Amino acid sequence: ESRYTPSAIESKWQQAWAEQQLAKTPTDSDKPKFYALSMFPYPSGNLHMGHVRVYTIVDVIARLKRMQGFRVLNPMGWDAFGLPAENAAIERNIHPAKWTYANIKQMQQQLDQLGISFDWDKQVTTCSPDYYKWTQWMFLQFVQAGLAYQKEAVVNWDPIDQTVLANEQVDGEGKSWRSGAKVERKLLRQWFLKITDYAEQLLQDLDQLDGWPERVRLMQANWIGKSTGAQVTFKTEAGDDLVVYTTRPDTLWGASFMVISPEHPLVEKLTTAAQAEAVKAYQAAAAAKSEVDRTAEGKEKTGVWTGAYAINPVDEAKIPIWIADYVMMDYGTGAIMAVPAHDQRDFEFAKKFDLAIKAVVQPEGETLDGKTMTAAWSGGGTMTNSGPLDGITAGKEVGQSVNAAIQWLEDQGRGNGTVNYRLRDWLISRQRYWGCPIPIIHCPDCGAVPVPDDQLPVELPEDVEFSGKGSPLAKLDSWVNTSCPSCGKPAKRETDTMDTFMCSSWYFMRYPDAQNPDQVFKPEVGNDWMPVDQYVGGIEHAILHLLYSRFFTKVVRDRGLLICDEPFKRLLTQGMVQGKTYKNPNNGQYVIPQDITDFDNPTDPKTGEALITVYEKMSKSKHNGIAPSDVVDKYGADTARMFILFKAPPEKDLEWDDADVEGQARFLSRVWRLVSESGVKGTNGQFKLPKAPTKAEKELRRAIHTATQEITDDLTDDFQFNTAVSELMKLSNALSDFKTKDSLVYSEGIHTLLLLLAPFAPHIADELWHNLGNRESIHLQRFPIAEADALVADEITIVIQVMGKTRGTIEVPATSSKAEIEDLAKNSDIAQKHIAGKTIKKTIVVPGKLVNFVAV
Ligand code: ANZ
Repeated sequence: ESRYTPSAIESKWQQAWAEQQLAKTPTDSDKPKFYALSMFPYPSGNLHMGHVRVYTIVDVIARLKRMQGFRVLNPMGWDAFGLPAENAAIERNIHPAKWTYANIKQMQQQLDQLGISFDWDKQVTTCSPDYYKWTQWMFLQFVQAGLAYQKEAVVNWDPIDQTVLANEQVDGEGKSWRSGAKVERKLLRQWFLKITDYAEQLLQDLDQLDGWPERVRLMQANWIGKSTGAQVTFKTEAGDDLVVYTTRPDTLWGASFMVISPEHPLVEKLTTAAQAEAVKAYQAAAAAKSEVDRTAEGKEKTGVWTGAYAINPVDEAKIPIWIADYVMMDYGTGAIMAVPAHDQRDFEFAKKFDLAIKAVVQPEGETLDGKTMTAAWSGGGTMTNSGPLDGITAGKEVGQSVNAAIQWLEDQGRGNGTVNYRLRDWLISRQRYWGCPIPIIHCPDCGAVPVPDDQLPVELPEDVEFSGKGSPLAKLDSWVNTSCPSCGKPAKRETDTMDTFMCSSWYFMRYPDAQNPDQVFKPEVGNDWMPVDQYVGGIEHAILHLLYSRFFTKVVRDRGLLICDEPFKRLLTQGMVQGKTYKNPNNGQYVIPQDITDFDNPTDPKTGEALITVYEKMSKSKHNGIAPSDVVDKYGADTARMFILFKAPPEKDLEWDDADVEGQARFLSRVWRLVSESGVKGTNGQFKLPKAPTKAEKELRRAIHTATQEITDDLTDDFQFNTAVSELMKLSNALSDFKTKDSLVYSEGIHTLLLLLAPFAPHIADELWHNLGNRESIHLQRFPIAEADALVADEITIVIQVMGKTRGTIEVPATSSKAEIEDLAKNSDIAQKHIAGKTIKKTIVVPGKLVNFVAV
């Protein structure tokens, strides 16, 4: 008991809490609920510091809310399907299930060592049949709602992982989010979910999410990418309708050619014999390019003429129809009217192929001429050369000219106003083994038939061959061949599995009723707990997981299972944990810290060059990782937690720094000594107050209740753990400075310090609490509530000035009126001394601050 030794107490308390089931989700409903949720991890086998940060944050919130009288659900699970397990199977010949469950066991132990208070009875594991049965059931809900369909489509193909990817899984450079491989294009028949049906709602309801970071809302809005404009019907010379989508129908008079996508259905029909060969070659070249390569800004424009013309409806002018890969088939109508004077891509195209450029918007004070323009003008101005629109104010933002153009088009029967979204349907098929099987049977007569609910789950067969190319499931005839649930004839199972984001789009709905064998969840239980009150996780999911989960929630609501519109009321995206790297600025190489001899002037051991030190995301390749278990072994979980919480606000990046870890270890040691040597006896949370408190006692009470108030404020709504920890330090200092150890107020202070510390450093808090003689766990106590009376100071300090010069201070009762302050000041020794022999001409009183005498 004499020295703080984390290793001697932490596992003891972890066991005690487990036995007392302190983290168990209460079933009584007389308390308000609080659903705390952390993004569940992929079971890679080892916790990293990023995990430690999220789970610590959520644990503080969960422990705090329990102490504040909420019934708390703080569950944990495993996002357990996915490629790493399958790759381990291929590389090390170990079954993905075996690998995954071994990892889960290991990570669960590591989480327990951190003192995270998860309710393990609510655990879900997405690769377990009792969970994925319901993922399959969810998929069939989409089928029943008409929100799942199969389509032959050009898809993003990851050549390393040998599977397709959703658009959301391809980064801005056209690379796979997982393997980093350059994504290829491939034509495959795949399952899609119609997330586009919910585009408008997903956009609108972002307004409800005022507990989300603005940045994430903006990213989702941009991803959904709503644009308003018009569809305009052009006629080709041959008489076909060629419909375009444009956001600038007002520039129709400036359309001097048209561009259609290489995949456009009219290509063949439009192309003249003379152009046929060139067009074929161009289509083949475009097919090999990724979307990013085709549409990236600043790329040299390519294209080919079809040989055909269209008629511009506004002036019957003949304009050539071109094919170019910067027009995508899956956006708008796959065809555009090109207005080179006002659209930069069209401008570059016109320059390259020597096509006409006609200015129809004139910026103020300028006269643009298509022949001399050097770039497109996309800003506002006045409409010219535009028939009925002439003279109108132009510009997308102003909207006048756009609305007038839409009106004109509708009157003429040439087009109409429309809305477009960038969001595409969600491609969920994956050609891999370790995923949730899609519960569909393909029958030659009945088509794609859903597996009936009572035959779910469609279990993954265990005996599969991982080596070689292609999906292991497709090669397993005994599994593939089955009979049609509808007509009984021989049929084949769908061999694709689901995108793992399917599994994670609804896990938070399962937690409240995690063990229900008969239902996905009882609606009353789901509705009791949903929505999640506080979600914490990484910004990398700003679009993918968070958008899919919102989509699932709306569909589940529309199926009548839940009544909430949105799954996550508040969202905290925690910053990264960064480690110190030693980098050679000349060759960009990272040096292993063990190879450095002088850390004050680090040099490259190979070249002798000076190294720079920078903080970057922890990773093996940068030699800057810190293993959580090493930190826990050395300092204990409480110190690790305190450091992580104190070092940076939760949404900011955090630089790992051993000196600051030491700092927190020292702080906890001081608390240990303070409490152990306090002589205070346990009061089981009841405090008595002295009848006639001394001035020092009043001051200490003020410190106690100020800390309580500040910490409560810091932990309400947004969670400013770092400033809360500073308040704990202040209170600890105030208690150290207090000398009357037998004071009742001192006892209140020592108890309160531990209660306030409990969510942050739960082990040391419970140990010291018991050492004082308190019986029940500290985690079952009420979190302190600040007393308003104790917060106000009895006395305030007033500065005395004479002729603007400060001469000293006096203490006055905090309740003094302006006149009383003036009186007390005038009669004070300080004032008497400095105005002796002078007449007071004027007295200036600034209540609460100072009194200034103008005396001559
Ligand atoms: C004529 C025009 C004139 C345009 C002008 C823009 C400026 P957002 O905002 O993204 O919806 N476009 C339409 N469909 C396309 C496709 N499938 N592939 C590539 N580009 C396409 O952009 C809509 C604008 O992008 C449309 O408005 C069209 O060009 C082009 F001064 O039409 B615009």
